Amino acid sequence: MSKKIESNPKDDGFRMPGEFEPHEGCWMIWPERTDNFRLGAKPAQAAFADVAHALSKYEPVTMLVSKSQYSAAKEVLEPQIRVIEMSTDDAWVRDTGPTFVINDVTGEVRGVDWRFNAWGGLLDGLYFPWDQDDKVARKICDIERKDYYSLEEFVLEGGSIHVDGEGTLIVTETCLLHESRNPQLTKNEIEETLKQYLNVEKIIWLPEGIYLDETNEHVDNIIHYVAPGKVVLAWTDDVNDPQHAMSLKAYEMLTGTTDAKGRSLEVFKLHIPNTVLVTQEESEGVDIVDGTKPRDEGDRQAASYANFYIANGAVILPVFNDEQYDKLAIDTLQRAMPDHRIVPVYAREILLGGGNIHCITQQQPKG
Ligand code: KQY
Repeated sequence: MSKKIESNPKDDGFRMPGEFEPHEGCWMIWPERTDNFRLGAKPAQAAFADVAHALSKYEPVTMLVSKSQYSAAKEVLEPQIRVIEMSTDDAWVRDTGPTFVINDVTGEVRGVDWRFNAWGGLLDGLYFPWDQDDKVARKICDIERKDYYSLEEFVLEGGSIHVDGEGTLIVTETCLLHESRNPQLTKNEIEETLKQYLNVEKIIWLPEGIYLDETNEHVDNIIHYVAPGKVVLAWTDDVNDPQHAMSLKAYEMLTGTTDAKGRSLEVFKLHIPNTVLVTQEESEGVDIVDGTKPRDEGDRQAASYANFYIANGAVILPVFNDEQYDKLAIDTLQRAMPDHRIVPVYAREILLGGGNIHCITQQQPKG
């Protein structure tokens, strides 16, 4: 059994590693909410399976599946995917799973279990209830026999933090300072908690994230650390797109500062795809349920290529059948990560549920 640790990672010599550091494996959750994913979630399940199969060539993948979907998922998933039954409220393990921290001296890995409130609780949350999601981190730690730190009162999603593993954390103000997360805390108090539980010294606050991102603009949709000192930034050259000003502010922040080691950051601009709008057919395929964010025809989705996942030796990159920008994204990322294989996976069905490839994956570092 894993046990709850009462101190904090920093005091115990644990740090959150960069995503580009070696992984033991990766976690995912099988999608099934018909009020979030269209057509009984079948197209989303096919997309999640594509991601799992692509990823499993580079590291072990575990898929968490509800009891009602267990047999169906086993039918679709190839045998190398470990399938474990678990209750959840939806499929975003980046946000509900543990943040893993490692001790470089002993090699021990532990989990951090944050409070989860479905991206905003009763004020601004995307569905109700979320009590099963809030138990996912603890259950994963139990399965893996990892001890864990637990913050009963501090709300945070894994997609809202990005580290370089060498003392620097990047977040967005729109998300972490939103009144639906930790309104009882000052910015300074939020910083202190993050410094203790991720073991970072410097926090870079980007003002905003991706336009209309329903997570209050998670950082993982706008930037991605690809190595210490190297960041990919979602970008658009179109000055009439609201994203232009948002990305420009982030660019100015990133290029105008230094990281915890005193380095200037190298920033790679990753052009966003052409605007993705929900079609009538896509909207009509989603069940309307009181308390769940609706998917209306014409809604712009927060599409970005920066929400990729870095596996051992490869990058699983979301693409959208965009003739203008998919290839450019692959080339840009290959330039930023010359030693990684870039593996594109069609991700529109994931995007229609409000997220992307980084949101549906959570890496477990190698100790
Ligand atoms: O981290 C994410 N982008 C997940 C978004 C979940 C949206 C649920 N409808």
